[in-house]
Amino acid sequence: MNLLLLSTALDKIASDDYVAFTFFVGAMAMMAAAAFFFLSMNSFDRKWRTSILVSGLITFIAAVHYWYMRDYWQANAESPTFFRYVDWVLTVPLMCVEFFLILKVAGAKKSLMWRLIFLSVVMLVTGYIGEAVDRDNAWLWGLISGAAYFVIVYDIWLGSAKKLAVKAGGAVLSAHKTLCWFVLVGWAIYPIGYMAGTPGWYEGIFGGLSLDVVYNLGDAINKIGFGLVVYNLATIASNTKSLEETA
Ligand SMILES: *C/C=C(C)/C=C/C=C(C)/C=C/C1=C(C)CCCC1(C)C
Repeated sequence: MNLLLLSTALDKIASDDYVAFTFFVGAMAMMAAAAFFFLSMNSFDRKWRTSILVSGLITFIAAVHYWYMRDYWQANAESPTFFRYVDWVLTVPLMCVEFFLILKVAGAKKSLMWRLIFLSVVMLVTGYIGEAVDRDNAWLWGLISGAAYFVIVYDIWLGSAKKLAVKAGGAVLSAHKTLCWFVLVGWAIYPIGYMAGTPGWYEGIFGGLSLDVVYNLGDAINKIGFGLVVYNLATIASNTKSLEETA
């Protein structure tokens, strides 16, 4: 954040500008969440610190992008598509890393992590092309993106990741399940925003919604919620360990 930004006159936010409002609140919420995760890191067992660190990084990276997106919207009154996708292409792979980190206790291999990362990048790059490069075929790019999304959902709900979670059992299994729900329901918010903001046969269905408001809502739920699930798991796992030690 440079001096130029800090010295920019504060623009008014119209009371019905929900995009500006959700960018503003989103930036603050991401900052607060990042501070929370970073500062709590050292209270956990060493094994869990990396997971909490990644939760902090996800929300921190989002906070910085929200700061820029908030500014961009104020200045241009158009969707900050580029910043949005740069944010996602950094943070969504980190969410895939979270799956790998919590399943490591059951012997998760790096190949699982790379597979999920690869799928998420395919999902996001095709989404970006549909929104910014080839809007006339947005429906087709959205379909390819959606296919990659479904493979991710399959992998974590029924595929190799699921098997590892079952093997780990206990708190890891239940955290894995909650994260799976985030991906199935929380991530499904994004295609709705996409359909609201790109031309296509679906225009009439979601036409009344704002792409940016939907995306901002999705980000708050998914980035902070995801982090809290991991935080909860680390708390439970660290406590059971110290109980065992005192017994
Ligand atoms: C923190 C940001 C997150 C969790 C972003 C997730 C984004 C998606 C799951 C986006 C998915 C899309 C589709 C499934 C189809 C249409 C294009 C996208 C990129 C919006």
